[in-house]
Amino acid sequence: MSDNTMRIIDLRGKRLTRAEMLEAMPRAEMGTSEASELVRPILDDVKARGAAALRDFGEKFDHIRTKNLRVPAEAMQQALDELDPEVRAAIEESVRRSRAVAASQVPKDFHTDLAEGARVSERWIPIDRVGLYVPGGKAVYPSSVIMNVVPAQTAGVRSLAIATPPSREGDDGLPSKTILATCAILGVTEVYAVGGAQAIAMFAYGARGSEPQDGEILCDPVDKITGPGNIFVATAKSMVSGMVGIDAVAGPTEIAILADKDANPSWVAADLIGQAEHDELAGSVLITDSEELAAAVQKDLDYRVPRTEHAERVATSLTGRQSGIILTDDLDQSVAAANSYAAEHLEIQTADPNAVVPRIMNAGAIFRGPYSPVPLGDYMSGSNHVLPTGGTARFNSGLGVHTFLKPVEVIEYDEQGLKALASRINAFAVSEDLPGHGECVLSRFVDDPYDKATL
Ligand code: HSO
Ligand code: ZN
Repeated sequence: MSDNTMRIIDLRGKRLTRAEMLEAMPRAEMGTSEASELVRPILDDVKARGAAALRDFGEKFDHIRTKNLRVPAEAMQQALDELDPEVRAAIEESVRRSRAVAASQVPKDFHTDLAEGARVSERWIPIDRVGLYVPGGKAVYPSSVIMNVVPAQTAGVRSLAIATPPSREGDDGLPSKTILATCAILGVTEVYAVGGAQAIAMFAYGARGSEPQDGEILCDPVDKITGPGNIFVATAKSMVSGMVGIDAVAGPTEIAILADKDANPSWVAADLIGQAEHDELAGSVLITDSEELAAAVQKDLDYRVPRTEHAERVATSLTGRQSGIILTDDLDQSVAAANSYAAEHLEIQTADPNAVVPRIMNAGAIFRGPYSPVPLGDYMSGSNHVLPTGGTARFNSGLGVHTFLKPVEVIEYDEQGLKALASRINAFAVSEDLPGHGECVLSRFVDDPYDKATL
């Protein structure tokens, strides 16, 4: 049986600087440089050869030469017809709640009147076409389809495509049936059986067909790519970003649980395991000022880990350098540690969680109290589960309707509004040695802006 003892990071009695605090946090090592060397030629080849390259890479990495890169409508309908009714009910509940939250996320247009004839307004415009990546691999997540599609649809995105690798189970080259059924429930019709870095290339550059069933244009390029993926997908996204928008470069998933002596150790242990189950590199972190709770959680892990389905994976994740138990002096230091760690998911399991929530400045999502565990948010709370990882919650947010909108300011001054500012604008322009800028304004009000006498 493999060991599952979590390492202790003892902050008690230490007065750490900001830099030392960040340094003390358990983090996974990110090795993107080798991935870049592998990904570059894939991007170039898809750009040059379109669908033919997509088929070649599918054969190389997914071990199947896909006939239909674009999933036929009948396959989507069939997947929906064959979906287990209980799973269907769960998906529909999740969609309902996600749609309700997304609807209230839509930001309002506004305007500011600064003076007579001087208005600035702001409009939120949906991104025209987006590509959503849904990973295959170790686990298949239809829930992630919902988390990407619902906010995009609510934002009013006109055109939306999904790419996801062929399933490992079948030999028909089609993606997972549950993913296809979820797409059908959501009304998504443009789905590609394409995975990995090549899918990101297809979204960024578009791809022309090479077989009669592809049609002439297989996939139109998109304006923004969202969704998590493995290291190759993440690297490809960061390489095409700038040319197209991306949501974030996702790393392994993680949880931090901020708990005090009143927390239930058995629930804390279950929640650490729940996250560790995702991936050997997943981070599971307990932050507590109670040595007793830490010991009780470890004892509970000793019981649970050998009995859980993915025991090996969980033990590897819990004992990895990205996981650990952070011991603190008091609640204040626990809050400081949570803010430094900036967890993708932060659970608050303390005597008075409402007093802690407002003090959290960095987290992808905050799960308040013992009855808001992370899997509730993974599947059904109505919140989004595509969240910033690796400490990027310090400056990034999770996916939401805002991800698929861009604010555009509209400047609406009339003659009176502009005239009132003409000499000020001119003064500013001259000070920047850009008198032509000033002339743009002056020429509207004086016959000859070069004649100083008329100014
Ligand atoms: N915890 C994952 C999301 C997920 N869990 C999907 C289960 N399915 C990253 O937020
Ligand atoms: Zn999860």
